[in-house]
Amino acid sequence: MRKAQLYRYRLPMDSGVVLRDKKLTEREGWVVELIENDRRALSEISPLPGWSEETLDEAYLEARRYLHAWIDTGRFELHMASPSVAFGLSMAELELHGELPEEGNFISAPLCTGDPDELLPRLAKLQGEKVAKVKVGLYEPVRDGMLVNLFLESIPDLKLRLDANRTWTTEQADKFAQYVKPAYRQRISFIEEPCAKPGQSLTFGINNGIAIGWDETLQEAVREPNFDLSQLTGAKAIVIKPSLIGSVTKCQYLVEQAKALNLKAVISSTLETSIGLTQLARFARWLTPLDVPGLDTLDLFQQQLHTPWPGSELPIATLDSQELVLSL
Ligand code: OSB
Ligand code: MG
Repeated sequence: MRKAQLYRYRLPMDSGVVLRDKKLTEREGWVVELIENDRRALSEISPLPGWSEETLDEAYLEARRYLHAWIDTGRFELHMASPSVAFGLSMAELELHGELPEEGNFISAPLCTGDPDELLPRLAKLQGEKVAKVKVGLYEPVRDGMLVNLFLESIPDLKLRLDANRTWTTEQADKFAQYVKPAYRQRISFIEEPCAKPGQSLTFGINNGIAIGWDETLQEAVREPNFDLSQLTGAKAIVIKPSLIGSVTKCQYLVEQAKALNLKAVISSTLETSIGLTQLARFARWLTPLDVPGLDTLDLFQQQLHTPWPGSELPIATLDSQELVLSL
């Protein structure tokens, strides 16, 4: 006996969430429910506007087709599926078969975008490996440089992951680096995508002694038919956002390849609800147990959905409160 359902979820976001210059007031996506005999699994398909190539409606049409086939065969053939659909459905299958370990890594690198007065106490509270992620490139490079100095000076065992989302010209990136004390540069674990072009980011890294991480560059590269991670060397880390990469198998393979190439693999979110985010935390614990994941995005929502994130005080919306759109 097999059953499948799709819900359309809509959750209000916190007021200040901005994605690629657009305000995101509400997050929308699909929740998949698979039932087989006495087992039940949930997962989500959440293309991210501005980042995913597939739209919400395209993802729905794809998912519906794959779910029909699954009812008939009990299998998903996801080679041609869009990344968010491939990840969501393969994750549902993994859960259904009890193959995703329960234990999760719920300690993420706190994501910081605001002002230093608010951030310093948050950073000071970190336990274990102190690593935080700071968005840069939103203000003047000089301000970013001074802010990084301030953080690293105030908290001697803090390490930073920075993310410029390709906003800087080489001149701006160099200007930023100029303001970061040379002695502190090693405590920048990596900076994601400082410059508009990957080649510029590499040059920046070499010239300034700052490690680089690929996020957008990885997303673009995996779309190529002959993708090979060894072409993305020169960086220290890759950021794996499964909903932008593809199936569980593809993500696992990337993590293995990264290990072989001595690249740090950081499992990271694309603003999944607490359903997907919790699975990402378990996925991260399973695949990259030694690396702090980038999953500090739950508080960008006003509500959780169905699955509670450990320690979160956000109210939980039930699945029943969302729209059931397909029942097979
Ligand atoms: O720029 O890395 C990004 C989330 C959604 C879209 C883009 C990004 C992010 C994050 C996730 O920053 C959090 C993280 O990587 O730590
Ligand atoms: Mg990034």
